[in-house]
Parts: sequence; structure tokens; C-alpha cells
Amino acid sequence: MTEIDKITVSRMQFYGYHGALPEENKLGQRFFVDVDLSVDLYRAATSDQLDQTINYAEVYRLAQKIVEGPSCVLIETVAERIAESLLSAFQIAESCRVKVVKPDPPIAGHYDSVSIEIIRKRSIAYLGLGSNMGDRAGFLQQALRELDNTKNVSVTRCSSIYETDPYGPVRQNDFLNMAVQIETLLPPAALLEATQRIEADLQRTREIHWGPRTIDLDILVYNQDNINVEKLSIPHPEIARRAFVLKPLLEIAPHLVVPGINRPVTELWQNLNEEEGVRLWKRNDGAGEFGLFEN
Ligand code: PH2
Ligand code: MG
Ligand code: MG
Repeated sequence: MTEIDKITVSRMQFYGYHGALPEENKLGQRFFVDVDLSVDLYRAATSDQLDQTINYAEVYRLAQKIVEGPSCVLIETVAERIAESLLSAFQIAESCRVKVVKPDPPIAGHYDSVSIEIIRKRSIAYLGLGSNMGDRAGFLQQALRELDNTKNVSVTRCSSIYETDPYGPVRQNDFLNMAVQIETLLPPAALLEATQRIEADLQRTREIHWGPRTIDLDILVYNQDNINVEKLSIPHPEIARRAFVLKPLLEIAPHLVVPGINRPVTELWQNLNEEEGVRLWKRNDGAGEFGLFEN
């Protein structure tokens, strides 16, 4: 948990029917829930205004709705739903900790209680988009729309669209490229699944490696995380070499420090020194959807 202010509601008590055993679903049992929300309380504290903070009565009501709602097999799922509900409802909350306790689980033995605890936070990620087949701008627009419509993802900034020479060994048509900032509750692997689902929806096929595509969605940066697993490398390993990524990113996040390289985007752009092959194609003028497409 980050070192900032918090609002805590502890030991909320509810009756629910969650559990993996049939008798739990039938008879129900008590559940205790603790919630911490990390939120800067300075404005509320100095203005003495309820609308500058999170009303803890609302926290109780949202937790209650989940615990007294449809039954889950796992208390993990109950906690996840509470965290998602709270972070969606309270935009000023940066993160939350949710603990779900069963004080009287139907298991033989001597113990005090069983519980699980999760921490979830709002993340900021940057994605690169590219298209060089068919209606390129149309594919970018559809991808943006699907991204923004994805549960727990919102598009918060969009660059202009650039037309770019194909980079790499494959001879192919020019690309349209852009970059976006998103805010998300999804962890990196789930975000990757979401981008792959959008690529599949837009008839992306993977015939030629690095070849032509209707749409390509790459996760460039996820918070300040360094991730290196089989399917996923973040930051994108090629980021510092690609003008078609850096130029749009420079527009929406010049001071973003790329983790691993530990240099801001402005500096990576200066070092690349290859403006060539990247041409402004459609300026983001703030009008229409995402500032790029008239309604
Ligand atoms: N994507 C590639 C390979 N080459 N060149 C440009 N200009 N833009 C791209 O998006 C691009 C590329 C593989 O993802
Ligand atoms: Mg790519
Ligand atoms: Mg890709």
C-alpha cells in the first residue's frame, strides 16, 4: 500500500451464502469485511466538505451489496468484486485493500477464523496502435472504441495519428500509428488478453511475423513495472529504437520515465534522432470521439 492517507471501514458484518460446500450455500454464514481505501484526504480535511472525500456509508453499502448478493464459491471472488466495485465508484481512491473473513466456516478443528486479503490499485498504461491494411483509420477507431468499452479500462489520452514507413525487414504498406494512455484495474496479463481479443475481433491474422496487419495493439509501459514472462515483455523491448512508437508517445507522455531504461521519453526521442519516416497524418484536435474522429 502506498504511503498516503486512507479511509478504513473495519469489521463490517454481513450474512451471505458464499462457499464451496453445499451447506454453506444453503444455510449461509457470517462474513466480516475490512476495507482500506488509499486516498488523499488533504482537500477534504481543509475544506471540511463531505463531497471532497469518500462517504464511508457508501463504502458499507457497496460491500453489503456484494456480500449479500449472488453467492460465490470463493471468498477471493467476493473480495475481488468488492475491490472492483469500490475502485469503480470512487475515482479519487488510488488503491484498496479488502479482507474477507469467515469467522465460523463449517470445517472441523480449532482456529479463530479463515480469511483472505487482496490489494488492488488503479494502473496507468501506455499502448501503441498500428494498422497497415484496409481502412487503417477505421481499424484504429474501432480498436480505441473496443478498448474504452472494455470493462475496467478507460482511454484517458490519445496522440495524433502518424503515417509511418514500415520498419523492419518486411516490404509492406505504410502504417498509421498512434499511442494512448489508459487507466485500468486489469493486471498486465489480463490487459494483454483484452488487447488480443480486440486484435482477433478486428480480423487480425498472424501470417507473417512483423508483416501487414489490420490492427496491432502493443502494451508499451505498465506503471513503472518491469515484466518478463513468456508471453509478455514490458516495457516493450523495442521501444527506444522505434520512431513510430516514440513520436506519438512523446506527444502524450513526454516526461514518462521508461522503466528498465530509466530515461524519459523526450530523451529517448532525442537519442533516436530519426524523425524521418514518421509524418503527422491527423492531428488530435480534441474534437469528436477521442479527439480524432468526428461523430
Ligand atoms: N509494426 C511492426 C513492424 N513494423 N513499422 C511501422 N512503421 N509501424 C508499425 O506499427 C510496425 C512497423 C510490428 O509490430
Ligand atoms: Mg507491434
Ligand atoms: Mg504486437
